[in-house]
Amino acid sequence: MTAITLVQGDITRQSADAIVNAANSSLLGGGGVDGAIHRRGGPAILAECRELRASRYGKGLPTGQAVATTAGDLDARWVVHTVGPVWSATEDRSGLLASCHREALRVADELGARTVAFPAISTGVYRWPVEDAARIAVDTVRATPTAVEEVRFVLFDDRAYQAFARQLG
Ligand code: AR6
Repeated sequence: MTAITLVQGDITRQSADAIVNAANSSLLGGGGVDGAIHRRGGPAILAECRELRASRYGKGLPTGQAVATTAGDLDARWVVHTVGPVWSATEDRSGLLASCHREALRVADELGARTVAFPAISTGVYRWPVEDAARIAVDTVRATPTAVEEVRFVLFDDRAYQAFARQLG
């Protein structure tokens, strides 16, 4: 049984086996959570991301997939990078957002992670409405068989926190 917990705050301050990064397919950093994770985690994360680009993901990490690196100086063992979909008003991309959560948990299981911290993937730069993203995130975690004992959603602002809290009911 996986416990789903909520915290309001900065995910880079969390202690967990794995911290999920809302990355982009370049894996080479960006703004938002991605920028914060690389800033606080230090250069070891980017070095491993570059190696992954060179070895397995020459064309970038596809949207909806996930891959792990070291967590560098973060209080975690791994960062699991996943690429959320950009919000579209005309195309239903919710399967890709669900896939981010499923794949991040699959990678976490492969690593043996027991606690995993997730940000609200796609709800920042990628503009996904947070109520809808919260529903997809919580439903997907609930429906995914995993040995992870705690999935902790770490929400930066009050609006996102409240949206996730409503989903958990
Ligand atoms: N801790 C927790 N949540 C955070 C933090 C933090 N330190 N910083 C921001 N958030 P975003 P996306 C929240 O934009 O929408 C990057 O440039 C933020 O308030 O980080 O998936 C990547 O490189 C929002 O609710 O990710 C990609 O290019 C949520 O995290 C692109 O942004 C996600 O916002 C990915 O966009």
